[in-house]
Amino acid sequence: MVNQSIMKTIEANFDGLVGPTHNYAGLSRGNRASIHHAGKVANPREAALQGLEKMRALSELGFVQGVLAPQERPDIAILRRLGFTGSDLRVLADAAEQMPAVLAACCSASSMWSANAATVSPGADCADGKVHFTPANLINKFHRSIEHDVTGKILKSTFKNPDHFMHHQALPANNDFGDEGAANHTRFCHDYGAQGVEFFVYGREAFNPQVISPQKYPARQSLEASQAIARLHQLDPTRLVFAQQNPAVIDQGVFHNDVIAVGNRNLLFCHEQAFVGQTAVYESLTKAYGSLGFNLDFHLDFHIVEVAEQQVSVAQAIGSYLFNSQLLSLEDGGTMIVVPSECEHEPAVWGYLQGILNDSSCPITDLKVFDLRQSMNNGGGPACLRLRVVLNEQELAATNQQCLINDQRISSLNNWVKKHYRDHLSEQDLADPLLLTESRTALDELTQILDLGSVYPFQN
Ligand code: SUG
Repeated sequence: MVNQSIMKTIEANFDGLVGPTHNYAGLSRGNRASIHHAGKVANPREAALQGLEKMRALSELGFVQGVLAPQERPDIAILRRLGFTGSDLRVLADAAEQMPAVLAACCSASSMWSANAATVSPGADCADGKVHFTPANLINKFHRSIEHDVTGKILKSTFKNPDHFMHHQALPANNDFGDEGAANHTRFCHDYGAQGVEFFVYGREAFNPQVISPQKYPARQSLEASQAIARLHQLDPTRLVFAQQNPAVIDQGVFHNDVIAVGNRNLLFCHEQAFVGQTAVYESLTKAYGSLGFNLDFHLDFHIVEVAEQQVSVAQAIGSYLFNSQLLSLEDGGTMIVVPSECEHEPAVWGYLQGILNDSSCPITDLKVFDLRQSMNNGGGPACLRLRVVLNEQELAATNQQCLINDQRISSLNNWVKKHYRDHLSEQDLADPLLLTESRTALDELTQILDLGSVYPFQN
């Protein structure tokens, strides 16, 4: 007998809507695309429409798709905390003149990469049966460290009902507890509604200097941060696996685990150089997965699809974002891989993808390609743009319905973008007082479209 409550649990993807100030400021050392595109002219309108097209297409295919509102940028409140005073326009002008780099950081639309918004654990994994959210402190990069407060408010407005949703504060704001959210977190399960194994990948151990860390680029996630989240979310220690990301690949530009590995249900798709002690990591995952209770109708063997350096090099994986893909379970039991169009332009990657699609023993059966160039130029692919939230029927019903994508919502959001967004934004434009007014007008209207209430500092 199939358990109906298990049957009806789905994994929803909540994509971050690109904000009106999307730009290329070269803010993320260790993220090669961000550094490479520093100073280039961005197209916020195209960026937002590209993101909405992914949401529309996946919703049309029958996946539950949600949207998370962007942040208020320029962040005048943060500039005030940095000592700029006077009217909002004075603050903007003084920051532009005295500290243009700080202003650029306060204008970043980086909250679009909602995989970094929070770590989310489904009710089936948490002792109290609620869905737990911990906004990521993103402490490693100034422009991202100013996201979590409003992120927490947006998540609370999207997942409001305290009977179903538990919201934690971000971890303490120190590098020892550096946390980058779901980009370093994957969950494996037979079925979304059943208990799963939560897999946390960290870059360094803050309180154990013996453990080797990357030499060139920062390891943004600490083991201690991941452990704190597991405690906060009341996860069962027997269904947890922690693994260290290979420091050598961080030094090549793999700044989050989701640039080199992705998982869904019973499938881990990763590069052979993703983890320290890769074989032992596979053993721990297989063992933890094997100990999961399961309904006979839903037994799935654990699959690891490992890509060798000879097939796709780490550099090719970073250039194409092959692993920053979404793996989506299809009704027919297959799995669709959603990749950015950069994969088509990298022959080794495209050849690899064609190979697995033709291989009947590979669980990846379908492919979908999206043009996400505007986001990709800052190092954000399909998986960066989405936060996964596993929801049963009651939890889905308790979710803010205005934040769920359907034809009508897509059309309002597309119109909203076309009405408010510029198609050209350079670093100099960030000082334009009109951009501040335009952004606030747009966001004020958005909070109504998404029924969010007053989540932004300028509204309070
Ligand atoms: O944190 N880029 C983001 C990209 C985040 C990608 N997310 C995941 N892998 N899940 C970052 O490095 C660049 C902004 C700029 O340079 O203007 C930036 O923040």
